[in-house]
Amino acid sequence: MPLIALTRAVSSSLTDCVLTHVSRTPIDLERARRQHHEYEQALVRLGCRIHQLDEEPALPDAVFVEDVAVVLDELAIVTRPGATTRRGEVESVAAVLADYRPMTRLSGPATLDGGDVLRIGRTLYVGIGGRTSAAGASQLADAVRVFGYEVCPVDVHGALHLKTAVTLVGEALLLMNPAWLDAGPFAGFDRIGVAPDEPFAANALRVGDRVIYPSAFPRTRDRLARHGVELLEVDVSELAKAEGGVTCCSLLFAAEP
Ligand code: CIR
Repeated sequence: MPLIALTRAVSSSLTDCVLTHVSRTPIDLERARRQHHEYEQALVRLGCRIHQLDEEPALPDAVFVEDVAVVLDELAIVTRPGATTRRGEVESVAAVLADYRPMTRLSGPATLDGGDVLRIGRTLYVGIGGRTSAAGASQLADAVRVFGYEVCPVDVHGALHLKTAVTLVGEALLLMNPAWLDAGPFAGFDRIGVAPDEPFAANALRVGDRVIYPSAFPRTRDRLARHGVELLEVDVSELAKAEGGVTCCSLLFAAEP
């Protein structure tokens, strides 16, 4: 079944994005748009069909669609993002997902960002930190239990999201910055640590057997290559200035051709 990559064009207001763990530096909007296009082309090369939503000029962070939904084979869960300025991003994504999946929504005051949800098989690891509350994780658990998924909360500290600190780069192989999370729940997995001078290097996007990876982290890239991880590198420097990585610019899900 083909994979859809739901994306959204970069907002002209991207420079007003929310920042938490990085300092504000000038963002070259045209470059960000070119990089976003190249990111989409990388997804196409890996077999995805792009469904691009229109730009939301008044919502600076709207390009980071990952945060507003969690899409499983059986169900889409529309989130309640932790940053109040991002809640307006939800409806347009929900409208598209309604064509593909039954849908449920998380309700306040609980919060959850999709960037805090790492699915490995039937386990959803959910980062509890600045954006996602324990109540958000618990609502997610209630929504997915009937489909045989369990939620495993993970304490995240110092990183924006769980997937800033850990992502899956192989069948049972993790890429991780252990300084930013409680690694206990991942004890059963093989893992590659990020290079010490590349703390933001743990965010990788696995599509099939390949991994889309930022070109900004050559030392961690070499570690991945030594483990046989097949990489497709993209330059996402301008999106990184908005605290985004490669997972956060798409929602990937299987759909009928
Ligand atoms: C934010 O702070 O919400 C955005 N500036 C960046 C969101 C990145 N999302 C992600 O990593 N899942």
